[in-house]
Order: sequence, then C-alpha cells, then structure tokens
Amino acid sequence: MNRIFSGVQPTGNLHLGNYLGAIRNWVTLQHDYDCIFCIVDLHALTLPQDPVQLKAQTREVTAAYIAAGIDPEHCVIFNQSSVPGHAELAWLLSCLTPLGWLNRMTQFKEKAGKQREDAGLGLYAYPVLMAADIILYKATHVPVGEDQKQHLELARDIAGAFNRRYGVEFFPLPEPMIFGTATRVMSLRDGAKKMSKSDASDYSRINMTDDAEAIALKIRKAKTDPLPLPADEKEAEARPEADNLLGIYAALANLTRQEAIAKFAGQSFSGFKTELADLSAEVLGKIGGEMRRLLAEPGYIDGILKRGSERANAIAKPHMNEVFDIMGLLRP
Ligand code: AQP
Repeated sequence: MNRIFSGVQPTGNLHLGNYLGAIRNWVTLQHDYDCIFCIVDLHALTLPQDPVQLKAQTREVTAAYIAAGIDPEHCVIFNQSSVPGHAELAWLLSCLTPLGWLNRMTQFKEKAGKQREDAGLGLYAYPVLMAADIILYKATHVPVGEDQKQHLELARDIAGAFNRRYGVEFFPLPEPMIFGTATRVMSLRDGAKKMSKSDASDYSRINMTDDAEAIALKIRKAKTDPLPLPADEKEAEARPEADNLLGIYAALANLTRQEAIAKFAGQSFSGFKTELADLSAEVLGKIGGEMRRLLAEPGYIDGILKRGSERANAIAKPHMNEVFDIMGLLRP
C-alpha cells in the first residue's frame, strides 16, 4: 500500500487554512493509504517558542487531528521529536543538499524578512528536515496545502540526490497531493497574504476552536470591497478578498468554486457573510467541541502520542540502519 506522511507545526492556533488545506483531506485519504500524521515540533523550534506553550500546542494539534476524524488506531499519530531518525536523517541529507537549492526557498525569505542575517540556521535548513520527515518512512504521497509545494519539490530533489550519490533506488520520490477547493486560504484582513498561525492579527484567521460568536464577528469584519459579490469566475479572480470567502464557502459546503460563485452572484456581502459564518460555525463547532473534550484528558492524548511514536520508530529505525550502511557509517 502507498504511504502518506504529513504534519502540522504546533506553533499556535490551528486555523481554517490548516483544516481545509490539509487535515480535512487527510481524513478522506486515511483508509486508502498507510498513514503517518506527525506533529512537527522540531519544525516549530525554527522560530522562538515558549516551552510550556509548545507542549500544550503539541497536545492541541493531536486533539485537532482526532477531533477532525483521523482514526488513531488506523493511522500513526506522533510528535516528531520523539523519533530520533528525523534529526539524524536531516543532518545526513544536509550534507548532500547544495546551498543553491535552499537559497531558492520563498518561505525562508518571507519568514526571515528583512532580518535575514539574524534568522536561525534551523529556519534556513527547515526544508531539509521536512525532506527527512517524509523519506524517513519512504512515504510515497504527501497531502499538503499549496504553500508547501516548493518544499515538496525540494524533498523530491533531495531523495533523488541521495539515490544518485550512492547508486541506489532506496528512497521513493514523494508525490505532492494538493487538492480541494481551498488549497490556499487567505487572510481575512489581506487577500494577498495566506491565513497563518503566526499572523499577529487574530481577525486574520478563523481558529479551529473559535465559537460561533467569534466566527461571526471575524467574518463580519473580513475585508471586502464595496461592490456586490462577483458575477462570474473571471470577476472573482480579480477580487481576491471576495474570491477567498467564496472559496472557503465552497470548501465547507462541498461545492465547486464555480457553484459557489453562481449561488451568490450579484448579491450583497451581508447576507453571504451570515451564511458563511453559520456554515463555518456548524463545521468547526463540532470539531472545536470535541477538541476541548479531548484536551481535558491529557493522559489520553499522551497515550496516543506514545503509542504513535513506538509505531513510527518501528518503521524509521530499520530505514535509518540501512541509510547508515549505504553511507558507510559503521555501527559496530
Ligand atoms: N492558509 C492556508 N491554506 C491552505 N493550507 C494551509 N496550510 C497552512 N496554511 C494554509 C497547510 O497546513 C499544513 C500545516 O502547516 P504548518 O503548520 O506546517 O505550517 P505553515 O504552512 O507555515 O502554516 P501556518 O499556519 O502559516 O503556520 P506558521 O504561521 O506557524 O508558519 C500544511 O500542509 C500547509 O500547507
């Protein structure tokens, strides 16, 4: 069976983008693949984190996976730092990744911003760790949001570089799976920026744990233009904020983007925003409630993570032993 690997960073409030771009797709794929879903806590450290918060957020992401419908009996759910192979393989792969490949990564440029000289080596090397995460398990498919496409292409290049350097066909080249009507959910405050956990404005995103009141307020305040809703796809493409809200509606209502545009064409934003808020609250309300129930039982969550890390390690360790052997690292 083909294998899926994917993950979310425990870096703050999980939002609608994480849900629609990634987690919801995992739920639909889980029974057709051998699935490994990680909480990538080592990635979180590429930017400063409060240690107490990091632990809490790791449990929160775990609860979100389960509350969204991922079956922890069928899928492996664990946190990255509990399997040593991730950090080990990242170092080995960094020794065969040219700097030129990393210099092209746009996410580093965005996250490092103008303080490039002060950015950490970890932030720069993030895509190598991500390649290690995936190929450590010889994953064949990686369901992610659009923003991770470039990193996925790099993971394929790195896997290929390893195979070529050692004349083996050891690592499969992982295929990105980017699908659904909301592969890139944008900020509610700025149609040019993606919805992000690290955005300083709480009004920029709908959190998976927001209640109906908070969702309604954020959607009411979402930036739009003074015109009625777009008449067709061409007009929607030229109006990013409207297009984003219609894309979110389409994804939540299981419609195509065209169907959502046709449904509200020419209408005022106020009625549409009320419908969007109600639908968001209906979908997220159930998940948020279940997350809160699970988070009240940290022992249960830790048990899932512990068992998941044992299952993950049982796959990763033999692969690492082979990698050490292929690369000529003696294990006396
Ligand atoms: N806005 C988005 N639209 C669609 N998919 C998204 N994803 C993230 N943002 C959007 C997808 O969610 C998964 C987990 O992402 P991540 O936690 O690894 O980090 P990220 O992509 O950097 O997401 P954030 O929320 O913006 O976090 P911060 O602010 O910490 O960087 C991935 O599959 C991603 O594609």
